[in-house]
Amino acid sequence: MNRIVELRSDTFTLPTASMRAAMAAAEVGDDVWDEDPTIHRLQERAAEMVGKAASLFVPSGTMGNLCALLSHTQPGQEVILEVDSHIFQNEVAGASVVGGLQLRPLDTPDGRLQPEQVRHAIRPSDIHEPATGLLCLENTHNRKGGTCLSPKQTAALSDIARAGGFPVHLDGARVFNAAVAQGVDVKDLTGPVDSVMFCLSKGLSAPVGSMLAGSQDFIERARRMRKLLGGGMRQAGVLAAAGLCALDEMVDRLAEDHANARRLAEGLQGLPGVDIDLSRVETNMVFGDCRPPLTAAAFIDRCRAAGVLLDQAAPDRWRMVTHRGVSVEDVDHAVEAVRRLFGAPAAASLRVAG
Ligand code: TLP
Repeated sequence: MNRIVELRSDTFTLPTASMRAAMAAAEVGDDVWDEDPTIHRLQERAAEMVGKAASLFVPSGTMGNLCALLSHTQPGQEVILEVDSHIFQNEVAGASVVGGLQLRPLDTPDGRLQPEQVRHAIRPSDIHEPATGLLCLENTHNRKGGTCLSPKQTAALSDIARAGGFPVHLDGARVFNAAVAQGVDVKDLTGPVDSVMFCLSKGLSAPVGSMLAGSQDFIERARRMRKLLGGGMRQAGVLAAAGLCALDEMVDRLAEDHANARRLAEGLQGLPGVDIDLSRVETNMVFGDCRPPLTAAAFIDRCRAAGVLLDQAAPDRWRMVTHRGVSVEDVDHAVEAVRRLFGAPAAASLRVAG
């Protein structure tokens, strides 16, 4: 049998049977008129889970982040964020194109901004300079390895912003992974920030959609921005129904994905020409760095031929992501297939299954 192991992203998760049943049965209305009862239920549930007054269902994480940036800032302001953040690297410069914002990227080794670093980046009140309008955090941090910010780190960073007189937005596309990995309530990670976006369509397995949560006022502004961006949907309760299942049924199982990512990383240790930093494997992602002459593109092509699909993160860097569609057997199969390809001996970690 030709097994395919899909490790490109947790966005590849398929809706569960209970999601499909809930979608078929969903009560719906026109959500631009704010009359979809299933969306109302999802928005109330999401706001309650992250400890905010209100929330908004949006088609994607990218749109949720952009609605947040537009709702918190004025054109010409500067937004402080991490250099490898999704907003800076992967959102098509929407903040600058649509919001007229200048982005101020700060580098870190592991995705965790330091309070002092942020404090130094705050603009003084000077006629020549843009005003600092927002701090963006990312938890988990995707491109730096799926690394987590703790409640304490989040609070310390938010305190700096508060002292500087500007708000904090959290790109929490995978904030439930961060909560499960650290054994904390997600509210401990979202409480200190003014707004949070999280995705239903990644590890939580819903087919479409993200949530943006914050104060009542903020969500009213964000609703207007969603319309501006063309994200006002009509009978989208069919999608919200799947989102409700995601929140009720899919959060706790993220621990399995984290265990599988660790098993994968340990299994791939010692591949010739590839370095994997196990200390960065905190959630459902594994990154590998290829040493010349091996390139990430060549590594990915060879793995694909063996039925193991993964993504490129940089010319010499690849990413594997575990999710509900990847079982422990798939992980072991992928490890064995990749080790065989590269002529490495069988992984010690696979000798004891489970
Ligand atoms: N990330 C995707 C790709 O765009 C890279 C992935 O496969 O990981 N914030 C973070 C931290 C994300 O990782 C993503 C998606 C988003 C925002 C955007 O979400 P969508 O794809 O729903 O617009």
